[in-house]
Amino acid sequence: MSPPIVTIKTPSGLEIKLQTGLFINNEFVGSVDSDAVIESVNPSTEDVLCSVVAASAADIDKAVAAAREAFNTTWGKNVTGWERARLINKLADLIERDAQLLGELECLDNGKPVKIARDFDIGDSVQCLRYYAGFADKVTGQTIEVDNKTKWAFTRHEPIGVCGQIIPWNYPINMWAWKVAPALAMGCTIVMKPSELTPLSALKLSELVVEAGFPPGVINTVPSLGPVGGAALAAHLDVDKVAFTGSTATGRKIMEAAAKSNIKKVSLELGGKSPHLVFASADLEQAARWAALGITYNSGQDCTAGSRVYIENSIYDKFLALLVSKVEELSIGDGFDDKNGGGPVVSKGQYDRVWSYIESGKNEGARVATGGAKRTGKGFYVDPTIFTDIRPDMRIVKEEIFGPVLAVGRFDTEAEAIALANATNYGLGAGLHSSDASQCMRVSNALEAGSVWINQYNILSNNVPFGGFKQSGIGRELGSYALEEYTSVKAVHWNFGEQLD
Ligand code: TXE
Repeated sequence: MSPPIVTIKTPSGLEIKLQTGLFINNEFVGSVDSDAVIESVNPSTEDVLCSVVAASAADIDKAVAAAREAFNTTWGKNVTGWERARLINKLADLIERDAQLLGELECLDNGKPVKIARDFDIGDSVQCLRYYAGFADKVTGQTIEVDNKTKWAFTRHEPIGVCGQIIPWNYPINMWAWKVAPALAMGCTIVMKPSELTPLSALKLSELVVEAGFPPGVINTVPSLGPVGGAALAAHLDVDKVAFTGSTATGRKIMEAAAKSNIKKVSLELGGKSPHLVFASADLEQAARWAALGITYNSGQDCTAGSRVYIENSIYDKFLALLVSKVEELSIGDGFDDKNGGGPVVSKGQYDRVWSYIESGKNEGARVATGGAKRTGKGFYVDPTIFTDIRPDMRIVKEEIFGPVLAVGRFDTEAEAIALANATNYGLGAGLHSSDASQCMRVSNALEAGSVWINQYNILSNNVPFGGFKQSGIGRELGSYALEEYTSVKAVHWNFGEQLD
């Protein structure tokens, strides 16, 4: 029996029909050997929205086989770049057409406001697909001089093969697009495992994959628990590459599984504890707005959340007051009400985790400058909380919280600011605010982070690479750099003259 199609009624009156099966070979199917399901919970109301089929390890095998078959027949080296570009662009058009519906579905599944999901997550994902569609017919290698008389060599950038892609719940559609778009453009086939907390948008996007006209097996979608489907993908002998976004702890397991199985190529985009430095010469009003955005955007569930702010001592009181006022301006509530700029955190588990950090901050002696009190009523809402009077050994200073919780410290000198910023195992993002151009150059050079923002924060572009230093990851997404993650370089040596005796 095929898994049901459910109808989800949204508060705006939309009725969204959703396939709840695993998406393999362009069909929605049940599990081959399991009755397991994943329940999607609306984090604003705590109600169950629907259940979807949870893939078992055997289902992962089936999806990988479908992806391999497509790679060897209709996709891979058998499809032109023009055709790949046409299909990716078509998919982008369909996502753009359905932006409102997808935005509402995302709000229900993830909690983020509809307008943010629609205008930013989905708008940006459409651009991401179009950006990589542009590369599909521009795959080139090099010709390399070896010996002018008898030999030359050239390189081919070949699609790496079947890619397992494991994505998190904080930006379900963006993370889908960041991974799918470059892989498709380079000719790879995909087994996509969305997070068990937010599987719905990936299933809805799968319906659009069929409508766009992709051949069966090119993109397969297998919602599953991480230790089941994610682990099976990471350890699979017929998966050539795994791309992952999530926690550093899980990233480590994925690397291990890759090493122990077939040494598949791995790219990891992991956690962060990103610092934000505010120097005395900065435009303080602007810096406060960016710093507030840096910790409140997406309810702080952001790998580049600016979760540590360090302020130069001479402006400390003034800047802190500004920062608190900007954070308090944000309205947090139901994502179907456009006046709200923030929603709940994604799940009860994440809510409890964030609150355990807020309690630890209080217990370890930090001072609450704003927030820090629980709301009553339904929904996993956490009001932004700012801690001051911090010490480097506190958990709220060292560990990724993934919620709207900010630790604020102070410094006297530029060297001290840099040392504080870099005193972490992570290295994903860093921000600095200063009107001194030389200081901007010096400090940005010294910061140990894959992305440094000067006089702004957390602004990403599809054409600029993104990834981590230190324990924040391996490899780069976005920009032309991401293409390397999905290609194998083959060197071809050609002899046109040398004769062996
Ligand atoms: O992450 P996981 P969780 C951080 C953030 C958050 C914490 C826990 O600090 O509070 O991680 O979140 C899949 N093999 N980030 O538990 O486990 C899982 O199913 C293979 C940062 O949700 O890393 C999901 O699809 N896969 C972050 C994905 O990994 C496994 C985004 C992410 O889940 C697996 C999310 C396994 N053994 C959380 N176990 C960022 N960098 O943006 C789980 N998964």
